[in-house]
Amino acid sequence: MSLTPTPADKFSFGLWTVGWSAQDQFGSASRPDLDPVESVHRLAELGAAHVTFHDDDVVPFGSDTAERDRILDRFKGALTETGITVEMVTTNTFSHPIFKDGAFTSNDRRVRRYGLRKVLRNVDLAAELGASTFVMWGGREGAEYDSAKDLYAAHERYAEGIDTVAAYIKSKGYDLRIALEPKPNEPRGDILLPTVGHALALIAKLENGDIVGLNPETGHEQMAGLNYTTGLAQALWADKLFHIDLNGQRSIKYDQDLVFGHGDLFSAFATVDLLVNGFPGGGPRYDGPVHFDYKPSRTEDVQGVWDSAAANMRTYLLLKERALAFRADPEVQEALEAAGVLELAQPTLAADETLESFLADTSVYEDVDVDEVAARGFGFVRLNQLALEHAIGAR
Ligand code: ASC
Ligand code: MN
Ligand code: MN
Ligand code: MN
Repeated sequence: MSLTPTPADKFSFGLWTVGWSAQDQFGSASRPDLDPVESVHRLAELGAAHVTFHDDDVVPFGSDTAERDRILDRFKGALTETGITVEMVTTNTFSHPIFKDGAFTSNDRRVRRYGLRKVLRNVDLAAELGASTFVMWGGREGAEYDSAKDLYAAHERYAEGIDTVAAYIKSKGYDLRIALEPKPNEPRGDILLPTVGHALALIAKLENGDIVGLNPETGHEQMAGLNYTTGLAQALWADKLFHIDLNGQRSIKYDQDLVFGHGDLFSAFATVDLLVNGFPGGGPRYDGPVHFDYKPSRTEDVQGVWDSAAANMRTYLLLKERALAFRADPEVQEALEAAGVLELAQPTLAADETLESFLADTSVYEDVDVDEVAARGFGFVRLNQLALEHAIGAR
């Protein structure tokens, strides 16, 4: 397997990732601003297939229409020259102070209406550029103080906003789907839709929920102490895994946005295993872009930016190679069998079984030797050791 990224790998980067000049809460930028056009060229040279961006990553907030058109024309030129395509577009509804209390859920109705228009304008741009996914990360949709929000109304307004965007997409006939991105906190003390599960539950109540799914980010789920791969799995099961944001996070702390695999490496192996091999017993697969939402650490210079971009793709390909070897190993197949992993795909009731015959079947309950059944060892540790040895290249 080649470890050189090619467009067939569908690697994708947010322009805000490599473009982050590393200004943080405690210090000013440690790197110069990057020209998005240069980023497109550099990412193409590294083997990426796509880029993604927030409106403001390309067109500075507040630019007039003529300036916006000029900037976008130049940007489209870089896409044509490199063959890079835009697979996803998202909207910045978190940087400008107007959004300090959120966009769709701000207590100030003027802000909600302004935010909605900013998003709709960007939906048009996403469609024009041929994107298939429109991500919505509501970073400022939340609060620091419980008394600050009518939390019932906040959910109502959030759903109203998302439904309105979805209705707009449908009315225009755009081939675009919305992907919500959960995050538990930062920049707000508590953010609405903190996890994959919360977002899925909101989508189920939407009128236009059929075109609304998820964009789970590795570190965001891990900031909530959750298992990212399990979150992807439930989103897949719900047919809602529309997009992914891969990166690295080391335990529950501030959002680190490390290179993919530079956080919980063994968890990253499980993620890649799911993405490239699917579920052991079959089921829906993720077939979309492999999108990285990381930040080159503040310690890095411009060369470090491109080294870290390349590191995301190389780590993914290395883990892909390891995950393929894991599933191809006959000893692993045997261990999966022994562990009952494949048995779980079998429905609990037989196809020709009625609830009545099930209840009448004494072999199910009355005649079961519970001690004998309980004596079974599952061998999960042996299986996990095999996974670990494949992950680190020891097998
Ligand atoms: C996004 C997205 C995030 C945030 C963050 C902004 O669109 O996916 O995680 O914005 O990267 O700094
Ligand atoms: Mn993040
Ligand atoms: Mn993200
Ligand atoms: Mn992020």
